[in-house]
Amino acid sequence: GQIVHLADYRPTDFVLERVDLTFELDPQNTKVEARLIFHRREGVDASAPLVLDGDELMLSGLLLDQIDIPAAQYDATPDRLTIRDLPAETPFEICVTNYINPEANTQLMGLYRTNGVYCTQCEAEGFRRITYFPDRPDVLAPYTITIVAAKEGNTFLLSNGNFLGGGNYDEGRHFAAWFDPHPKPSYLFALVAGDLGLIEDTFTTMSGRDVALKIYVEHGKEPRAAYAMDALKRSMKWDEERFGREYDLDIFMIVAVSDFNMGAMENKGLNVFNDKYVLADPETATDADYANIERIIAHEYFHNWTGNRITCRDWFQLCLKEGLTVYRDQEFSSDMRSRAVKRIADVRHLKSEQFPEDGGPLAHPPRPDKYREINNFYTTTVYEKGAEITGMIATILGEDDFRKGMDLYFERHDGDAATVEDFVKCFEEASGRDLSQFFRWYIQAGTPLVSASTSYDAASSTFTLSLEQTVPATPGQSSKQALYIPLSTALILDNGQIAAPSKVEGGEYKNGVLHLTERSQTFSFSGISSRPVLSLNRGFSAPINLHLEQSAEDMVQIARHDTDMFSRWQALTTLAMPNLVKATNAVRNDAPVAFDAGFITTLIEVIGDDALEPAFRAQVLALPSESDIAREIGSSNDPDAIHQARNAAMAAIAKAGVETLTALFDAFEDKGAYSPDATSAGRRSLRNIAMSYLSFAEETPKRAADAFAAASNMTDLAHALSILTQRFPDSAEAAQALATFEARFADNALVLDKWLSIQAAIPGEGALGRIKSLTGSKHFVGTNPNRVRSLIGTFAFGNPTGFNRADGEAYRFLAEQIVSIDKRNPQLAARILTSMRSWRSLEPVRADHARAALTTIERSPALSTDVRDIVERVLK
Ligand code: HT7
Ligand code: ZN
Repeated sequence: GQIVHLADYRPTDFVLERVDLTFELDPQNTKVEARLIFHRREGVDASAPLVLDGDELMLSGLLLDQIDIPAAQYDATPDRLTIRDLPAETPFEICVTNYINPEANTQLMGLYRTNGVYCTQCEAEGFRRITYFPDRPDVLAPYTITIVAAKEGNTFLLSNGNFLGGGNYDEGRHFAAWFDPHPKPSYLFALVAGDLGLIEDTFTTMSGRDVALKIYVEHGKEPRAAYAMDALKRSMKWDEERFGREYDLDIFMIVAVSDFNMGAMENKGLNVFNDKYVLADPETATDADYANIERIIAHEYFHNWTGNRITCRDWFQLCLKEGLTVYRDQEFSSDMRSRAVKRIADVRHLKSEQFPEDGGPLAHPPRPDKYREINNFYTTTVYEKGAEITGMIATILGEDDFRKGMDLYFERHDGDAATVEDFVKCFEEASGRDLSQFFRWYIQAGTPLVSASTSYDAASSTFTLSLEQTVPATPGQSSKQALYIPLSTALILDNGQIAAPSKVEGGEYKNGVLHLTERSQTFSFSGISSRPVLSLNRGFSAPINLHLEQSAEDMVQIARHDTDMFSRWQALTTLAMPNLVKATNAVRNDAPVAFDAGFITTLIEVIGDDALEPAFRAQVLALPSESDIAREIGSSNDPDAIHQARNAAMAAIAKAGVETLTALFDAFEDKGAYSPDATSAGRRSLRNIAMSYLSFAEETPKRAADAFAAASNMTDLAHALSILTQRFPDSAEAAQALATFEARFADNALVLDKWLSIQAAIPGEGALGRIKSLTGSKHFVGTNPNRVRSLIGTFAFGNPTGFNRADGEAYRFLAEQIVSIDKRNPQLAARILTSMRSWRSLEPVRADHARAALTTIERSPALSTDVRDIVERVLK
């Protein structure tokens, strides 16, 4: 694992014109024949060799224009094939033959087998595990694929592009050929072969072309793919209407597989999905599952333009496709659901995942300038902060200029392997704005802190807002330059109206957006007739930490009356946080825990307001998480104290609001048939969170046990099971419900993942013993990433008290697990290890244990590059 630097980028010496691959599939011995047509790039020295990437490959045959290449003319190692003395001017054909073992491929990168199905995963560098190839995203070519396989067990032989034809091959075998006319990089290649169930539909594009839509799932699961198909058709229509993007092949296929390292993959015309993000029915999937399916189906489909038609020049540009595509899927979900609630959920996720990454040892710029293992850069910073940056461009430019910039990007770069610079330039040209300062968002890591102070002068009717920005130091970046921060801002008057200032001085203020560009900047608003309440960073227009001295009365005013629903939620969260921090300190000091009555009253008032949508009220009730509180406290954290303090807050709210909460629980009972739509899901989420609170006001598990018995869908069932196991872990009702759940869903691995993760999240001392015993359960299959994430991942990421037990036992357990998982699946091991990224903010005893466990991993022999990279950065 050597370090790769952005500054070292240079194009390849040889241009790849065409790719022709033939696969003869065999579970242990698949023959791959790659015919590659190259020509030497103009100006490249005639002595320059052709260097192809490999990974654990063994060369079996090598031809140049159909003639054997003498051994002296090439060098082949498992990870490189170097061929010398190639034609200087004319195109030539290299034919590489090699054999691979899909069944032995436990990394799930390249060609592997899952449940008897052949499947590929090539992003980022998996293609080189299939054949020797210039495996980098700026090498684009049209592909012709021939797949030969036994008829038995391989009804479908699928690859990218349009189907050319197929038929019998030889005794017991058949073949299929595919051609993808759109030049693509190798990471978008896909092959799937197996016996699968199929659902089909058609989409007519805006220019009137019919596209065949096919979703392949395990036999018998076809009805559970209906929602994914519906989401796909809505995504295709939305991309036409919102961005003018039409689909470009005759067929679009999705295959659901049960062993997959991530959520899904946008291979051209043949998306491969983790089955968790395809399969859903009311009995087995929660509302959150449905929302994730809709989002991820859309995300992969949107990549067809932002990622595939326009791809990345190199992997440093990953956020060019990922940040933009997340922005697009967020916009899609906002249009399909409630925009305000979607924004709240996205910001909650950003703060709980990306902010800790940006504030810890794994912080990196959205466009990094070096990496050791690219797989470790599929991060929340690249994805979610990348999306926030795209959103800020939209905020700065306004809707029309943003759309013009996108149109220009599609027009100018279609077929290109582009850079982030190319992207930003399109918006500069479309709007006439200079975005050079804005560009720093891509290359500086760290969450900016904006400190704001205000004053009001009644005599001159002037409101003054002083802003100061700092970006904290992050690994490798000790000093930072000022960012261009768009702050959506309103001044709210007594009557709840938004003030329209007669003049604003000190900087640009347009369409309600302040453009903060200096380190310190003071804006004055004239013509403000009475002291206003400041509503700043509305809609979370910039991904920053905000420090604003604001009175509780002003925050209550925003929480009650702001026209921006996001701001109302934000004000309540801002009110909650000091209460939770104070309570944590009280717990640690054995002092009485008390909460501000104003905060509790306002919260109860808001959730009881029937004019507000239920999903919004549910978001208001969901207090900052334990890790949010830990981040706010910043250092020397005691997860047990945080847990107790947060529970005390819930108990206090439950006590004060028992009538409102009971009324919500009664009013929102699900009657009639289940529907996954956002409104129905919002009603369920409000009722279920009300039940969570009531469990703090009640001594017995009766309500949750009754809800478990009465549940008619997985959302309600899983929630009731969570309450039973979290609040009443030692009760007979909890044990009974776990057993019932297990028996009812014994043959459904995806549902048993919920059974695993619900138990993995049970707080307290008993957690580790429970996890250890569950690793021996027949439902825990250590080779399947979904099972590992559900049990080990949930424990490490989602059980702060159980995982951070003071004796350090759980860290040592995780270290053993990481070393063991690493041997078969380094990517999975590295990702779960990132759960240790905030160890330095723990109190010293826990921090010492964490360091020791990390050091054990670091010293373990034969670590993968993936895990080595993470452990070394986390320890640094
Ligand atoms: N672009 C896809 C990334 C991905 C991936 C990366 C590394 C290893 C396995 C992987 N599977 C999918 C997913 C996406 O962002 O759409
Ligand atoms: Zn993506």
